[in-house]
Amino acid sequence: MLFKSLVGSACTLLGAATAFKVAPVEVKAQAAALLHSAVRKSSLVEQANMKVELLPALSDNYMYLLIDVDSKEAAIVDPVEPKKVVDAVRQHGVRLTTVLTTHHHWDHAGGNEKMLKLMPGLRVYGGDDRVPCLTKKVTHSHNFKVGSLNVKCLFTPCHTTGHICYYVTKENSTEPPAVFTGDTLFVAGCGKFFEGTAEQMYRALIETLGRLPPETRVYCGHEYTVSNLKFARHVEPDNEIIKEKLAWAKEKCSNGEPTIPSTVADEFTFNPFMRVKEKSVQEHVKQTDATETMRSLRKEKDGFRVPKD
Ligand SMILES: N[C@@H](CCC(=O)N[C@@H](CS)C(=O)NCC(=O)O)C(=O)O
Ligand SMILES: [Zn+2]
Repeated sequence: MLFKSLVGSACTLLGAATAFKVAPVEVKAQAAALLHSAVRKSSLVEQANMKVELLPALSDNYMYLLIDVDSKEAAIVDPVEPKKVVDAVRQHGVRLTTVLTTHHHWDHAGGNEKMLKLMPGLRVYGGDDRVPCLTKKVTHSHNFKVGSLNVKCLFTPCHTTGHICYYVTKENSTEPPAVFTGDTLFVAGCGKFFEGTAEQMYRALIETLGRLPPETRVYCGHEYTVSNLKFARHVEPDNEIIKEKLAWAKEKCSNGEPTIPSTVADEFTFNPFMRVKEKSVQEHVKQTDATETMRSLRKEKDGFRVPKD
């Protein structure tokens, strides 16, 4: 029971912080151990053209090992815990050539130096001079290959000024593409506007990510789905899709399983920040304009106390 509830709260740092406040010292240590990513299971999304291994890191981050099935060449997204990456690379028997850094924050780029020490010669992509070990600074629409996979950089400034999402396709494939969204788009949420504006997040979510093919699989930087959906439910209490997705996400998290990936199409059904053009969302924040709705929603979520249930 203790295990279950703590695993559940690994999905929100807020829940964890509340648990810590009341816990005696030994329980605190146990809780810290349980909250560590060891209790969160890795998982593999397999397609004929590409594989994506979800590697939980820190308390609620994800690293992603992207594998080109044809060439067995691989890239790693945000390798904050490099030893885990090395293990996964060995298990899959692939050749890691590339680091894809979404943004410079320590919980995403803080492992780059060690990663390069463990595997010298890796190419390191990113959109910000603050990314350690950067070998190639990229901008919007920059394209490159990982084996036979095409990677397109999508510039999505707002959470940080140099944030990049990576959109991955395979020529002539009928399978869904993938997008690695870092701290721009989360399942049912978005990143805080640390270095940007509502206008920029509108552009990133609606005009850049929102225009990708609807079936595109979304791999985001954190496991925040449960707390994000509680905010979504607060915004749209009558949205049945949100309620169903929340029940599903709670179940997944309590089993230590990821709620990722979602799809671009799905995000438009339950993510309030993707639904800023919807009347129901605009009415909640008493706005009539989509960008103003984005601004108000973010402000409200910054001060939102996530309920227990
Ligand atoms: N509210 C976050 C707190 C941590 C936080 O601020 N995370 C950053 C990314 S490292 C963020 O942009 N969070 C989005 C949000 O809180 O809506 C949580 O659910 O644990
Ligand atoms: Zn982060």
